[in-house]
Amino acid sequence: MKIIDAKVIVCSPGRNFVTLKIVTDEGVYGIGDATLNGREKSVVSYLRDYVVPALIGKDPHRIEDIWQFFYRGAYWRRGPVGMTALAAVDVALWDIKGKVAGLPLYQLLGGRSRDRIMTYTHANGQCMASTLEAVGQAVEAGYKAVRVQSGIPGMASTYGVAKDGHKYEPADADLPSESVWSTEKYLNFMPELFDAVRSKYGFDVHLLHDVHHRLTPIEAARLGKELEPFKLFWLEDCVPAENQESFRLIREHTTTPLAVGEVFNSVHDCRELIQNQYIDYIRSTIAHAGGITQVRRIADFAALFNVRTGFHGATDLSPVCMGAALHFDYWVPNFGIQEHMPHSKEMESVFTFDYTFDKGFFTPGEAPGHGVDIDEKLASKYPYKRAALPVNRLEDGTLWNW
Ligand code: KDG
Ligand code: MG
Repeated sequence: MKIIDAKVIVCSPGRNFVTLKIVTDEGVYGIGDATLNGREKSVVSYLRDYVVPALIGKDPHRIEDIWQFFYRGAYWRRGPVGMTALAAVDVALWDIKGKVAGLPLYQLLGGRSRDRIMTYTHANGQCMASTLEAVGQAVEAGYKAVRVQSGIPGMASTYGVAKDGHKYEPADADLPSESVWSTEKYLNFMPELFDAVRSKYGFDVHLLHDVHHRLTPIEAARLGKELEPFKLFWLEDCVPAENQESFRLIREHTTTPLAVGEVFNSVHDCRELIQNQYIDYIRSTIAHAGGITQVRRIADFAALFNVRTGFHGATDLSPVCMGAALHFDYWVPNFGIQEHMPHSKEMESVFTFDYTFDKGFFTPGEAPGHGVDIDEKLASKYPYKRAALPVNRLEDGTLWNW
């Protein structure tokens, strides 16, 4: 079997997606998600200019060798652009292997380890009252786990809160919009927020919260400690994680479980976090961390240290990534939770998928491969539109982490 073509499909059904379709001489094809939110075209170029020409003629069954070829062979290893491109190739090849074998992807990984996959969704509001209402709607929809983000008194806007009641889509402008951040206002409000959520909805629902990289280690330690009475499932990205060792300080102060890793693209980004047991959940996802081939290594390494998976699943990851992730989640022994934000109707018309949702749990479906496909004709009706992620400044104008 040989690869005879590889197409990079760019479309924007409500938001931008990049999809790689690898075609073989036997007519079987596979698809992979190559979307890097706000930097989509850099992955398009990486694939079209450097990866696709070298893919033609290769045997698609040699997934490991092809992975090593584009990882070691690039010389410039790692980085979000290269690893997103490599992930798209890898997932498309696993899709082909599943289709040829006539087996769903989770069977190729070792078969399922559970009956259903717990997912969490997002609840957000401009103020405490609307946030509480949004949590109620998520619980009503059947979710057993809910990520809670709220507008903060005295701040015009904050991360994770949609402007107009729509689903939260951060890449909202042609050039980066700017928001203003106050750590003091945020830290003062959070315990009050989670106290209100627990008072209203009790302790049966899992609650999660994303700090989105905005605190220093000692501030994160304070927040984790103050939220302990509300028993969070996890506190996510409480500090930027370039300095993995900084998590030691946070860990020494709080028992609130910690999740990190949606921006990581290599096992080396999380090696110290995992081997020192500084975190509880690793969020590095298939589309940004080199595909199934590398994420499997990260998950196996994490299992040695009781760290569980909690894959990133925001709407900027396409249904192709979601499909592949759900097969992985079905298999991975140290599964924790899967993030899920519903895609819009437009997106779900361009992509067809086999996975299903029932009362807070997903199952990946039994179609061979990962079970997700793209309607190329429909995709071509939604041309790319540049959309940038925002930037954040402190109240005195200093640029901060968004
Ligand atoms: O593109 C950035 C988003 O994927 C990110 O802001 C979403 O932090 C996120 C999350 O936890 O879903
Ligand atoms: Mg996050």
